[in-house]
Amino acid sequence: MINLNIDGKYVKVPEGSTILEAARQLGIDIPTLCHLKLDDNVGMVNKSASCRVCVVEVKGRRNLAPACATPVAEGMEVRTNTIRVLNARKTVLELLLSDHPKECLTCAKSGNCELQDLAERFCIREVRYQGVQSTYKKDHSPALERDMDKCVMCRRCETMCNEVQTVGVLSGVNRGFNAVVAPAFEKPLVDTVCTFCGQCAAVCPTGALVERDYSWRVIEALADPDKVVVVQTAPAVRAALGEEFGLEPGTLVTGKMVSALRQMGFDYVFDTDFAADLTIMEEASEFLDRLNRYLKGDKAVRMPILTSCCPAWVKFFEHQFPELLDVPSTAKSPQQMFGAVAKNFFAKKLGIPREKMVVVSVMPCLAKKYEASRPEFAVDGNPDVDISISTRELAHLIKRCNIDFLSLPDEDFDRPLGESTGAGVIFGTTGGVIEAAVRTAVEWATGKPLEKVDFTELRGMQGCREAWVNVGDLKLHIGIAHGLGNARRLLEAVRDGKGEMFHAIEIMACPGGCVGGGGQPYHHGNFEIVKKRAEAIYREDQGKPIRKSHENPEIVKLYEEFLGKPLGETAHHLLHTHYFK
Ligand code: HC0
Ligand code: SF4
Repeated sequence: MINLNIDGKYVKVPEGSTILEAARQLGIDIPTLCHLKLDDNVGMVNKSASCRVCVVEVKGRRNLAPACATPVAEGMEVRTNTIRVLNARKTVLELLLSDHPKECLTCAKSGNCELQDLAERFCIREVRYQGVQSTYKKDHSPALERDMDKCVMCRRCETMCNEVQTVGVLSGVNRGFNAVVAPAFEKPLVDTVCTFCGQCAAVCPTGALVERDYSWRVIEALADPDKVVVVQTAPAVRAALGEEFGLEPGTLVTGKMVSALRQMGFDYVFDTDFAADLTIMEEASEFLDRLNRYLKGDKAVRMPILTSCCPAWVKFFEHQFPELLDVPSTAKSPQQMFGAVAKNFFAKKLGIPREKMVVVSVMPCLAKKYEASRPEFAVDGNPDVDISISTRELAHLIKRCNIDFLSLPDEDFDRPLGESTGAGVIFGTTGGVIEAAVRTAVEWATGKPLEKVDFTELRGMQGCREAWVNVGDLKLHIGIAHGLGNARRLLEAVRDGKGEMFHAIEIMACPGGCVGGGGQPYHHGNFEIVKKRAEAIYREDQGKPIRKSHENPEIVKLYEEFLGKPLGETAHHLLHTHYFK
């Protein structure tokens, strides 16, 4: 252990710690703009030390030292707030602002921007340095907007994309004043292998990377008297939306969210959780079908089955593992199953053509915007899901519509596409999809009711994990990965035949699963917030009267009335998809 003194206070920290870490242990908040360390399970540490906002004075050293990159030493004496330090921080901030658009009033990140916060904290009232400002072409993809004029070269997005997600789209290009973080040859994101996971936007301190905002389209649809507007809300939204209204992370706001959507004028307030139950019917059937054929020695069967509900993960394996395209489940994601059922079943029930119905999805995810735009999910150019907005966009819509969210009563979803089970809810956190599938598959395979519904061995936040689940005499080997870098490691092992064979693997692109999605309220690097959302999801499951997807009465009815049986002709046509190289 190393002893040092910061601002007159003594502290003892492990060798190799930085001054920043030691100061945080003392509760001293040294400001930073580029540094970011997420949970050890996520493995993101941005060490670029590029912004220099965290400089401190170290006794005996001539130059100021960046606290995020300077290791502690025995007997070190550090001052974090001398006039020299404050002056340097002010200069650094003024230099950053000299090359930054002063568009705070209209910036999508206003109120959540770390640069704006620092400018306010350090009372920057003028920018003494004036000069040429960068002007880059803006990049509008279906999911993300890039405005590099607002980039502060912190490199957080690059670390996230390259080291955590291992996608490798973003890196520093050009030199000097023209240096920028961009895809190779400064191509637009849509022409790259970007998965639209949105994790770069989740860690961007400014408005350089934000979601493509479709909320105005929702307002237009709601105002159109010729449209029937249906909304579906993803499992993870209810566990995070409250944060936008000042509630503690982990507060469930399911009932208030339904109420708010109804007040906004949606004709039907439905739940993606219903479609998550439907996904389980198809995915568990597909899994048992493959497993039985495999156990009978059918060499054509590909094991393990991989979940396919996360669109960033789908895009990742399409680009990165084209030789494994027949391994993932062919089941569409719940978002897309919902859209298919809404436009092909519910619209008919209402007696309206699909063109008259607008399906809006509220998702914790930015890749869902891209997924909704994939051509295979449209009929004659009319998409199954018309508009996908993020949790953040929904919060903005609620505020814009003068709805006092906190005083809303709790209301329930409409029927039939709003009925769901606890299994549908847990989709929103890492391990939840496979637990939901296991609840149904084990019960179907054994023909006996489960002794325990909670498969806690599948839960947790470890980035790559494995567990064994008994089905009669068979031990199912289950793998779980969240974060695309972890997914890559697991998939490489599968491809290369390393280790014990897995029967099924769940993969979610975002650290923590959907609760940590790129469209959720910004957590500003505090991963504890994501963990609290996951706990809330399991609480919601516990409180549900039905906790297994196949027992959802509206799902049972949907098969009787319309779909036939899982993997049957109608189900295959509407609920399954295919993948592209
Ligand atoms: Fe998810 Fe989903 S669980 S991907 O994270 O499967 O976005 O919440 O909506 O579709 O249900 C996101 C969350 C969903 C889908 C579901 C799945
Ligand atoms: Fe990389 Fe994901 Fe950002 Fe695309 S959305 S650039 S894959 S971090």
